[in-house]
Amino acid sequence: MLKLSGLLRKMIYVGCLSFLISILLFNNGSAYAATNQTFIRENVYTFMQSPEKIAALKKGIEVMKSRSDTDPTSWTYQANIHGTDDRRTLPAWNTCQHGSFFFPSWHRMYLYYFEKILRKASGDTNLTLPYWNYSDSQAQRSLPQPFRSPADNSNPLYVSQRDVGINNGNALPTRDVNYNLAFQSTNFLSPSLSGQSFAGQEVSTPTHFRSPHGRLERLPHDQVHVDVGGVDANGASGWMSNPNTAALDPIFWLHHANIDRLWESWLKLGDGRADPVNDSDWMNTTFSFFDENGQQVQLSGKDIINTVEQLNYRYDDASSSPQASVRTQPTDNASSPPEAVVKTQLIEPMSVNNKQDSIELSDVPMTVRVPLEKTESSEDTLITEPTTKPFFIKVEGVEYDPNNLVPYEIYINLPQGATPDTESFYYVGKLALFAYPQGSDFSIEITDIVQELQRRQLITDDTISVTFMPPRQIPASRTMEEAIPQLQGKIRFRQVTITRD
Ligand SMILES: [Cu+2]
Repeated sequence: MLKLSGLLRKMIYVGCLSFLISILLFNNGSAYAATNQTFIRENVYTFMQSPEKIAALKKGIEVMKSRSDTDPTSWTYQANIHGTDDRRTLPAWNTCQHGSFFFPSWHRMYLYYFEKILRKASGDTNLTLPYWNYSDSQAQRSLPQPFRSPADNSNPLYVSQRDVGINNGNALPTRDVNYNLAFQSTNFLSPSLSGQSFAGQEVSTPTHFRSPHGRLERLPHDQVHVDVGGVDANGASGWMSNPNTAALDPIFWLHHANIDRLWESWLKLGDGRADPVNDSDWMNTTFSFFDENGQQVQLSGKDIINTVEQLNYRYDDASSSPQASVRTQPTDNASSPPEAVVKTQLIEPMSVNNKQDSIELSDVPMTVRVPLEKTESSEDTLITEPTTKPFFIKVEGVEYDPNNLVPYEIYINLPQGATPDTESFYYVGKLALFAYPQGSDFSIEITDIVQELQRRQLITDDTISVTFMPPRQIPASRTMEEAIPQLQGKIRFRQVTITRD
């Protein structure tokens, strides 16, 4: 009895002790959770329902903008890490990774520290970067309203260096936001000189600009950059079209949060989709950034694979349902806006011999007839083969002015006299030369369009015509005559070919 009660006392004592310990642990645990909470990156269309969240975002940007451009936590310094024309060479400037398998990982690291800086600057310890999901609903294909209104300097989310239509709330073209091609890839990386993978080609060292780009980078990433940059009110391309200015536009960060989210969604599709954890270059190559205290920090691939465990954030929606197939209607002149009809008269498809030295785009739509190669085994053209291998339009040896990237629209087999319409199935995408080295080849995949044209029996001979349409948007302050000469010779290339991977 005595022994038992002693044991009982001991048990009560131990019980109390463990209760005390559990209180201590609980408190300690709460404190731990507060500093290591999982931040949830929200869809901006949800985020913007909260005036407090939008206010915190604006405050953070304003505070960052008020800092000296040599302060690593300033708006300009952070943008210059991506790229800048500033000739000074400050630590980490001009280090963005484009055209290789470092594309998704470098941008994840970049956003991670930017978000910490923004959060601290805002004074809101819960502020988390929202993302712009332009792909999954028509209603969210427009630039979120707080980024375009009020359209003046009082609004730190607004910049005038954007496409006039985008700043007016026009929707991004459906085709430009389609991530199906990216999601179809089950391989994260592809061999050197191949962009046929989710993330891009394998490289052994950091690579600022390179081509070809991987599938996620090409679409939707590059297309959205050039759509948002577009043609601004001065008739020039906006900030988002150039890697050296892109991150100055607040929407850049929401665009890249979405690209980062798509990486998570892609992984969830499974079927062999995985990060290249066995690739030591991808895992161990270190990149420099600055934290919220202005201290230089380094991250490598192995540090950023698990966003929840390693970086304390996740997305409110990283579902992996494949995007509904984009099937658009043939062009209908009757439903086209009047200005487009006017421009249609400019179409004088010229037959350009693609063996010429160079082709120069201008203010006149240009159509290049591209012969289809014969296969070795038969007299059939490539186009009549079963479309198992992807088709590309390849624009070879492109030279362009990065400070005024004219967003030419590309169409294939556009009927003569038809109104170019980015929602028609003739539309391929923009000549989106974002972060392409001068003289490199630009490729855009057209497999699904070729299939559609075949199904409609609209490919009738051994050629495909590729039309480059200059932007039809005429800035309000200018007449067409004033705006057009600026386009002359801004983009030139060696030739256009149709290739298969
Ligand atoms: Cu980007």
